[in-house]
Amino acid sequence: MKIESLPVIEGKHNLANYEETCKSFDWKDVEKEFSWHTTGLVNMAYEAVDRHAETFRKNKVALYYKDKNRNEKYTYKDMKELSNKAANVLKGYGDIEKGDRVFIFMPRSPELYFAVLGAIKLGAIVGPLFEAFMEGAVRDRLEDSGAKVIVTTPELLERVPKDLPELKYIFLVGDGIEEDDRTIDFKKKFENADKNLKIEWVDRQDGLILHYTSGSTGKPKGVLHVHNAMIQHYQTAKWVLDLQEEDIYWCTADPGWVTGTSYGIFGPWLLGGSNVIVGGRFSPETWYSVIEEFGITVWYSAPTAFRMLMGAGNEIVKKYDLSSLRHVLSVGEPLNPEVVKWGMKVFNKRIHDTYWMTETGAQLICNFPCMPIKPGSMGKAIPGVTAAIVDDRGEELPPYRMGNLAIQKGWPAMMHTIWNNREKYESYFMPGGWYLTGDSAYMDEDGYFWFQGRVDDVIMTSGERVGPFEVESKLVEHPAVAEAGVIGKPDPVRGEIIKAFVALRDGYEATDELKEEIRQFVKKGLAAHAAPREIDFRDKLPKTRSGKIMRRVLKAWELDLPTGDLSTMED
Ligand code: 6R9
Repeated sequence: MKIESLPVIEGKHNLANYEETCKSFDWKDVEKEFSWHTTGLVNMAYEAVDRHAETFRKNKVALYYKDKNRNEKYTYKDMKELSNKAANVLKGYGDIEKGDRVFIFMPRSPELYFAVLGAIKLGAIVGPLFEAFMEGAVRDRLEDSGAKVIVTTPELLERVPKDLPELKYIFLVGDGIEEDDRTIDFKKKFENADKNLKIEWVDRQDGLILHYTSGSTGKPKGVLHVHNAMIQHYQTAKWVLDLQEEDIYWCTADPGWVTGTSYGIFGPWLLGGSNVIVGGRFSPETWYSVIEEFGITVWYSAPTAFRMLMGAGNEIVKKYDLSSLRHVLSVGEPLNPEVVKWGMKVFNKRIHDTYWMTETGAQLICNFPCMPIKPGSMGKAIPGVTAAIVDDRGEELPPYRMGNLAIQKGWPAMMHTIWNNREKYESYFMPGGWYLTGDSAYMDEDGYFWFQGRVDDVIMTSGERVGPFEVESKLVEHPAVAEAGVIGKPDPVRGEIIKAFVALRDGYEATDELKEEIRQFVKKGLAAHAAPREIDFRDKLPKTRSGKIMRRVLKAWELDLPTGDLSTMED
């Protein structure tokens, strides 16, 4: 089976010789790029910001920020001082010390980045929360992690639970804040804060960031990453993002998701890059105009976004000058070959798919700038990473056999643990040192990996991972809902949409109004992206004899597929 591949686009690229590098590469050598190689003193924020402020990059723009009200830029020197100030505020008024959990729950803004870097400078563990989370989702995360401080805005304050004993301080970023014992005006304190700081040096294996993500069962789990991850953030930003000194880089992901931190904060800044951050909502016009206005050269986005742009048509593309683009990348869901072809047509650029996940902390399988792309494939394992397809006993399978996509333990950005749940952490690994991704795939004879699907029931909607169990739990909190089963239904733009099957309690009538009410209930309780787009009422849901909803059967009904073995189903 030979698939026509897209040739390499000429130019100067990092990782020009993949095969050779695979043979000779050792992660240990990357350590020499960091100051701690000689000093022994580690801190991600120092490596990402302060270090550059002491070099020729001092006056280089580190952050361009734009939304509908603001258009600002900050040099590395500015970033150093402003993150120092944020650290002094968090320390002085939030009593933050090494290891404390500091949650950041706000829309993208420069202050968000100052606060994240400031907290890291204190050795705190940052928990970034996507601004669309509603109270239930915020509560689960603050409670599980025992957060001491949250930095938020007056608009989002009502979604912050006030009854958590461990949550000592709430910093509000806004105007006209009324302070009390617990509520602190961030901006006012920030203005007067000292711009000098003694950084807290930590161990490479100390906590850095806590990203909550969904699995197929249970509440979202806290994936803890440590400072050591910088080794891989740095190296992949170089090889895969292919960042060069003069690049202007734009990652469209919000820091509430792992892409928005690993490659929206750490990777580009570790390399001393110029990072464009855009606030506000997606629209094709704004996105294309950002590329034109900033002269974006390297662009990291996601299939859903590309499909939305594709849906907006090719006429609108002609209104913008997109000629600055040099390198385009994608992550988060399968990148359809049509989208890759569309990218060739409208940008005259190949879209480079990359594969990894929250737990892996950094990219693993990628299409490097220097290799032929087979549209539909996620690419090859990066040097220093061993990926394979294994069966359920951990035995490697030959090319073209579909199985579990697994990674050999030992890459530097791998999660350190699951917060409060060592057992869950251990469940990721199988004999032979394999980490199980939860995805199924096959590998071809050239070592390219082809994504086939999730092994579990996790839903990927617009690139966001949603656990069906979380949505089901919220649904059954609604007084009308007796039982609920949730599946991902294939969708041409969003990849999948959330579809819920609901059995109502006696006395409730199955009306469209009730559907909408239930939808809103999930939206307000969890988050907009977790609310089912479709709800079907059923008298009864398929269950196992032990009472588990059989999502597999729901999916088969929905897609008109064979239901498979029903021997465990109750009558
Ligand atoms: C970084 C990120 C991880 C899951 C992963 C897989 C899916 C990610 C993909 C892809 C097909 C790709 N996924 N990249 N599927 N092709 N290039 O997305 O992290 O939110 O944890 O999602 O996303 O199913 O297991 P996260």
